[in-house]
Amino acid sequence: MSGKITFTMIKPDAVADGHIGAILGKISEAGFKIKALKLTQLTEADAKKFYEVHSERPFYGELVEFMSSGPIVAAVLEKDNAVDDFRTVIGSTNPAEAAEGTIRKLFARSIGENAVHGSDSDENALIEAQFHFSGREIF
Ligand code: YYY
Ligand code: MG
Repeated sequence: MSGKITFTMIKPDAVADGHIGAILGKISEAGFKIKALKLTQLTEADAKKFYEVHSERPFYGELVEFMSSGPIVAAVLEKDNAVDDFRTVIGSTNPAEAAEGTIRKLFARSIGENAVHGSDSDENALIEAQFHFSGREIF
């Protein structure tokens, strides 16, 4: 059965471009409930660890540098079928290929600076939520 929790970050590009409110609005309109939320910044070590699965990919260095370059918003979201439904709401990794109305289509700058993160599995949603939040910060 699909889970009820996913994890997201509003990435440094979208925070810098002033899209926090609009993106939280889209998330809320799509039926997700906010279980945890904060403005924070990843250290380079945090970003390396969070994206460790991509460490052999050619874009890893740029990804780590970008994700630690400025403040982000981290959030835990709840909805039935949360992981898959949220990936539909954010759209394809490359905003040029993202469907109309998706968060990446509306707000991303490029494939590397693509406005939002969304977990890719129930297992990773839990790992990522716990990476960013302590138990008492998740409601
Ligand atoms: O899950 P998602 O964020 O849609 O894509 P991933 O394949 O997990 O890649 C993580 C992250 O890496 C992506 O959001 C932007 C960056 N990236 C990139 O800069 N260039 C690529 N060709 C693929 C991914
Ligand atoms: Mg991914």
